[in-house]
Amino acid sequence: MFEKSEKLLARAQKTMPGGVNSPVRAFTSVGGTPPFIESADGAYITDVDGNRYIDFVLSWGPAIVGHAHPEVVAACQKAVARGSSFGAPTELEIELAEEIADRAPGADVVRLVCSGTEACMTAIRVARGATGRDKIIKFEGCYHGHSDSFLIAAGSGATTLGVPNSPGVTRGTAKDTLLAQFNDIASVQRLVDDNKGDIAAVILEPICGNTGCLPPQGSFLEKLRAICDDNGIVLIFDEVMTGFRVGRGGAAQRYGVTPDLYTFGKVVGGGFPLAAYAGSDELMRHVAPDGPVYQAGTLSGNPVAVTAGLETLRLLTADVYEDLENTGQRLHAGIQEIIADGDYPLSTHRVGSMFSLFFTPMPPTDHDDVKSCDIDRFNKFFHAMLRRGVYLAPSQFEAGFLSTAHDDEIIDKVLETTAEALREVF
Ligand code: KE4
Repeated sequence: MFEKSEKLLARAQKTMPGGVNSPVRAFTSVGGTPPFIESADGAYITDVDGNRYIDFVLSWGPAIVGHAHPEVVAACQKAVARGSSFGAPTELEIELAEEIADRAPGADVVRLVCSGTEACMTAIRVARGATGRDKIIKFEGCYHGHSDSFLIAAGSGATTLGVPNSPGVTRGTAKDTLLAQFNDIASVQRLVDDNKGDIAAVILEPICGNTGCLPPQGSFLEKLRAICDDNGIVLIFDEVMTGFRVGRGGAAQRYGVTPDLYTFGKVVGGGFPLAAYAGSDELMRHVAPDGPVYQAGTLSGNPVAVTAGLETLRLLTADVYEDLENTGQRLHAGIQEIIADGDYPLSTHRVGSMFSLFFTPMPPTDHDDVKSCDIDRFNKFFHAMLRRGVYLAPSQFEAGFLSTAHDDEIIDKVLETTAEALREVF
C-alpha cells in the first residue's frame, strides 16, 4: 500500500531531518510510513502509491473550501503570471487587510506576515513594547509556533515557571514565560498576583486545537478579559487555527470576547504561506514604521498568497458557514451514536468545522486530561482509518477539520468507516 512512500521516505531522510519539513508529518507518534502526497482535490488527497483518502487534515486547516478550489486556482494562476513578489506595496494587500478588519471584531489594523509563528512571536513583541513589561502567560497544550518564548514546558508545578522544552532555548528566555492551565482561571489569577506589574500579555488559543479540539468552558474567556483589563495586560487570541474557521469573525465573534491583539494564519492564506497579526489602532501603531516595535519580511503580503487568501475569504459567505456547521453537526451526531451503540470509552468535542475524537471516556477540559487518553489505541485507530482511506491528523493532540467539499455522502462513508475501525481496535 505504501511502497513508493517508503522508498521516498528513505531518500528524504538522507537530506532532510526526519525526511520532512515539519516534525508532525513524520508520523513519529502514530508510527508507520507517512504517505507522500502527489495531489489533492476537494475533500481528497492522493498519495504517490495511488491511494486516495478523505482528508480531515486539510493542510492543518487552510483548505476550508476544499483542495484546489477552481476559483482559487484560477485567481492564483493569473496573479503569479503578473509576478510572484515585488517587495513593494500593492492594492491587494489593502484589500486583504480590509477583509480581515471587516470580519474580526477589534482587528482594526493588520500586518501580514508569512507564518503563524511569525505572527505570534511578533504579537508578544508588540505587547512587550507597548507595556514595557517582559513576562507572558501561555497555557499548557496551546501551541503558538516554534519561536523561543513558546517552546516552554511546565517547570516545577509549584512555581509554574517555564523551563525550555527544546535545546537552544535559553533559561533567560524561559524565565519570562509563565504557564497556566486552560479553563482554569484561578491558575491565571495566581500568576498575575505573583507577578504584579510584570506581565505584558496573556496569549491563548481561544479554542485549543493543538491538544485536540478543546472549547473554552463557561465564562473562561470573559474572566480572562476582565483579568487583563484589571491589570493592564494585553490579551492575545491566537486564531491561527480558529480564525475564519469557526465562523466569519472567528472565536472572538463566536464567544463575544474581543482580544487586544489577534494572530491569524492557515485559512487566511488559502494554503499559501500567509499569516497576520492585528489589533487596535492604539496597539498596532507601535509597529514599525509607525512606531519603534520592529518586524519585517521579504515575502510578507506577496501578491500570490494574498490572492489565495482573498479568494478563500470571499468564498466563505454566511451560507457557507451554515453549511459547515451542519456538516460538523452531522459528523458529530453520527460519531456520538457510534460511541453510544458500541459503549466505547471515547468522547468528542466539536466547534463548527473543527473537531476531535478523544480516546478517554470523559470529554477533556485541559491538556492534562488529553494526556490521559489511550494513545496506543488512538494510534491503532488512526492506522485502521488510514488503511480504509480516511486521513486523520497523525496525533491525538491535533484537531480534525471539515471543508465545504465534505458533503453528506462523504460524511456517511466516514461514519461507516469509523464504526468498522472502532470494532477492529476494541
Ligand atoms: P505556523 O508557523 O506553523 O504557520 O503556525 C504556528 C501555529 C500558531 N498557532 C496555532 C494555533 C497553530 O495551530 C499553529 C500551527 N499549527 C500546527 C498544527 N497543529 C501546524 C502543523 C505543523 O506544525 O506542521
